[in-house]
Amino acid sequence: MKIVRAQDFDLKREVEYGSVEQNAAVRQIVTDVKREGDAALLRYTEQFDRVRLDAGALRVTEAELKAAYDHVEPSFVTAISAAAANIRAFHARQKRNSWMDLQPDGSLLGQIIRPLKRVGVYVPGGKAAYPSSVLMNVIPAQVAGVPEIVMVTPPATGGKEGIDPYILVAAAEAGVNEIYRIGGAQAIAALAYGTDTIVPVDKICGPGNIYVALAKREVYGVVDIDSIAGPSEIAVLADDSADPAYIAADLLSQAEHDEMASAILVTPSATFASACQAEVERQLAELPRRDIAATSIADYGAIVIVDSIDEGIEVINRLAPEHFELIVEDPLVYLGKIENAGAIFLGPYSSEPVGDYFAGPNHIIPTNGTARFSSPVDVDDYIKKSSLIYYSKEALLANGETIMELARREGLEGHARAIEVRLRKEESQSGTA
Ligand code: HSO
Ligand code: ZN
Repeated sequence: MKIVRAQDFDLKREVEYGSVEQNAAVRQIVTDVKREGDAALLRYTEQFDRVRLDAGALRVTEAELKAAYDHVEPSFVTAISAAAANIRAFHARQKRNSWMDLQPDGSLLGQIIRPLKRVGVYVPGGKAAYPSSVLMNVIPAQVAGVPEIVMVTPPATGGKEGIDPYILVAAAEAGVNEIYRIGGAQAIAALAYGTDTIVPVDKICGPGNIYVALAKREVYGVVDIDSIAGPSEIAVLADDSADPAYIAADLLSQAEHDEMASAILVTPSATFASACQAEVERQLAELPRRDIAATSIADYGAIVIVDSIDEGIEVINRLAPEHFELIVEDPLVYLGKIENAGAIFLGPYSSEPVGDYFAGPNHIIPTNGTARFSSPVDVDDYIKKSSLIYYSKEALLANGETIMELARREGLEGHARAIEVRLRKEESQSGTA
């Protein structure tokens, strides 16, 4: 893991927009599913997932869901339901209420909060099928009150057309209402446009490969989508009061996600930097996913030496990391200075996996510097708001002329007259009274 001075540190990361061929392929798939519905969906499922299904077999049955519990360890069920309870409790704190303000002139202004009606959650197949991510996508929707939560996942995840039982159990614990064994761009298109079997949704969430990401971009506007997640990131700011073994383990915990994950340590102590560097090497050699983690550490990892904790915080604010661990003597003292970080972990016992799995906050967090302007997934991602305007007669009479002035400035006489017709009528009625 390279050690650099703060002034020499420059982390450039690229956003994946896919090749011309990938974009063209996705556009074709989306168009076909939109036009042909189930027929195209089944054809692409056979082509890409090598599973031949008829439309009736797309939906996972209640019996299959129940049977999944027999294929996982009871300890897993206990663990996932404990995590789900924490995640539910944390997200329950985010619920908003509709509000209305009664003005002195009798008008009423407010916002009506409503859950989205139907949401689709994509769960990737293969190694990146994380039960924890099922909880993180579904529970906020459920807390928001979304009545129809649909999960899709490629059919071959667990071998043949079976779906990984751990994913099914997580879905059941989180409260998914419908599950379909479809994946890739064809699943995204089916969720956006609907088919005979699949009722279209209002929003699509969840991570996926490049084809899924491009398909989500393609259907955005027809439905809402979540943000497209980049590789995991961790930045740790620690001084020599910290244990290098903890720091190295936490850095590797994210490096093992992906060759493009980034793990960065920022520290004011050069001796501590060297100790952590040695620890990373030592622990890396013993990590089952050492190939992935080693590439990530070599390509995107760094130890950055700063002059002080305050300078370290400046580096962090510039990075705007997805996860930020602050492991110094008095971490709370610095909290007010941390402006850009998706999730902040304080002190030696708040290791990042505590947040990935269990504490309650969402683990879907802005990456690639976007924590500068965006936030982790929460209940707000699954609601919409309607403005409420009730103007009393008194309010319109008092403000009508002002509104007309603004309308006429914009050359919109029709707008002005919509107000005027009411003012005139009121005038004539009060004249005759
Ligand atoms: N750290 C990942 C989430 C995750 N970790 C899922 C383990 N499973 C988000 O960057
Ligand atoms: Zn993780």
